[in-house]
Formats: sequence, C-alpha cells, structure tokens
Amino acid sequence: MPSLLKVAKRESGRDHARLARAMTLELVRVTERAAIAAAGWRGRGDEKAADAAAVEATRTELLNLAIDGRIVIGEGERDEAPMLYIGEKVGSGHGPEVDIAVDPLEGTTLCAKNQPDSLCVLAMAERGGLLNAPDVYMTKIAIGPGYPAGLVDLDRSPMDNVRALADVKGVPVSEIVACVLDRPRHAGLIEDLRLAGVPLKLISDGDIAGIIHATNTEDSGIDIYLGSGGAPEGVLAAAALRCIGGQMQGRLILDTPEKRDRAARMGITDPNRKYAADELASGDVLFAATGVTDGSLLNGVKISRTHVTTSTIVMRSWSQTVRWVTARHAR
Ligand code: VTB
Repeated sequence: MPSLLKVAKRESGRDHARLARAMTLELVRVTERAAIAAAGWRGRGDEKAADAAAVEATRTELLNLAIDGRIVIGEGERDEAPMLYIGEKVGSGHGPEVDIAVDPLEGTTLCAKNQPDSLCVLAMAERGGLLNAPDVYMTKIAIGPGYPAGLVDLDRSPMDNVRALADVKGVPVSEIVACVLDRPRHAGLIEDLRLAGVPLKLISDGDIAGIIHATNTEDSGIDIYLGSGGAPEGVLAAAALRCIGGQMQGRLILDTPEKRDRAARMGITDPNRKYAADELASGDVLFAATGVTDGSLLNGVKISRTHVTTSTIVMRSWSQTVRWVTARHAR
C-alpha cells in the first residue's frame, strides 16, 4: 500500500493521472473486442485473416474513446497499412492527447495454429511517451522487480547477466530459467546458455508475454528474458514492465544503412542507443492485453451458446496496479 503522503502527492499531481485512471477500463473494451474478433479465426491457419479481424475491431473500438489519440506503434507505415498505421489519428478527437502502441494480434501464428499465448495488446501514454520504433529487431533483456539497479546490462554478455542474477539470488546458474525466442539467429546464444547449464524456456512467438513472464518469476518460473525480437513488441513489453516493475533494456538492431535511415526518419539519431524501460515507455502508461488462445498468461476467449468470456490483464504505471478482468459478453 502506498503511504498516505504518497497518495496525497499523487492526487495533487497533473490532470493526466486522473484521466488515465478512468481510461483503464476503456482500454479493456478495445482489447476484448479485438480478441473476440480474432478468436473466430483460431486454428484456421489463416494468419492474415485473424490479424485483419483484430485490426478492424481495435480500430472501431478506438473510435469510441474520448481521446485525441495518435498511433505510434501500429500495423506499419502509412503506405503499407490501411488501418492503425503510424501517425493515424484515433479516438473521438476530444479528450487528452495520448499516444498509442498497439499489436492487435500478437502471435498471429499462435492464433492460426491455436497455440498458447496469442494476445491482443494495447498501451497508451501521454503524447511523446512511447518510442517511435521502426519495425526492426531489438535486442532485449528483462528481469523482475526487487533486484539492485543495473544488475543486468545489454553491454555485458548474456552469461555474465545470468551469473549476476544467480549470485544475487544465491543459486547456481542451473536454477536460473531464461526465456528465449526459438529462432536460428539465437543458435549461438542458446548454445552458450546450454553449455553453462542454464535451463531454457524456448518460445515460438510472443515475446511480450515472454518479458511479462520474466517479471513474474514466482508464477512463471522464468527468471530472465534474453535475445532479440520485434522492436514494436519491445516498446509494448516496456510499457507492461513499467506497470509491473522490473528492469529491461532494449537496443535497436540497425545493421544496414536502409534501417538506419528509416530509424533516422523516425527521429532516432543514435543508432546504438541502449534504452531503459522508462525510455521506451515514459510518463504515465497504461497497458492492456486480452487472451485470444488459452495461455500461461491469460485464458483465451471462451465461446458458449449464450455468451462469450474474455480474460484481460490491465495495468497502470503510475500506481503499478495490475488487474485481471474476466468479462462475460452477451452473444
Ligand atoms: C517477436 C514475437 C512476435 O515476432 O517479436 C517476433 O513477439 C520477432 O520476429 O510474436 P521474428 O518472428 O522474425 O523472429 C513475432 O514472432 C511475430 O510478430
């Protein structure tokens, strides 16, 4: 519980804090709607159709929000994405100026194959609060809350980070579980960790869920997230981590002149910059995710003859409140 003093100080703060508070349930409505739309495509092998359904539902629901919203992370550049493109205005236009990062269907393949942890994800921040990240890879590292600041660092080797974590926990590295995306580009990383005896949780997709799991070791059994994934997913994961607590760093992989140019056009002047979670997502941040398929983080959409049930996690950085919302929707 925050002390009374802290609460008083917060309440006297700027308006955005109170506005954002009411907004949490609004975000839930958006990701719920997207998840229900995507659920109709579970297991049907059509990633594009599943994604399109989620995108359309997300956009329609966003229109109902009393915000002057702008998409910062979405479906891509304006010329490649008809909806939820970067820079698109969303919301009624009347209300707080906010920026939105959205992954209407995180884990399209998971949804198409009906495998665990496909989610509809959305984050909202004050204008300018979310890194305008190009769709390139980002090297990421994340651990949960309660560790000394700077315990892990992208400038150290993955094994040095695992060892530092093991030392602080007072356990051998064989008791530190690392979550890594199962990709050929991670072959070296996976081999190094395995040679040192680090048990791995390899995931086929969905590194937003992977990073959330790393912040919640008690439930997930995962201690650290390592490796590279999408930069947009990195910003969304950082938004979640700001709400849960924990440490995260990300660095864009801008390994070609074309990518560096693209990043520069988006305002990224230092291609080697290492971003902390609060530089990827700063200020007051809200985050919501609804399960599409059953997963370790959330239940998927359940459809019965009379109603549809959704499971959502919604949280807010300012108060670090994490809520699980189970909703029953009439059919
Ligand atoms: C991850 C993961 C996504 O992309 O960011 C990954 O979270 C990274 O890209 O679910 P690659 O698939 O190219 O490795 C997804 O798997 C799909 O968007």
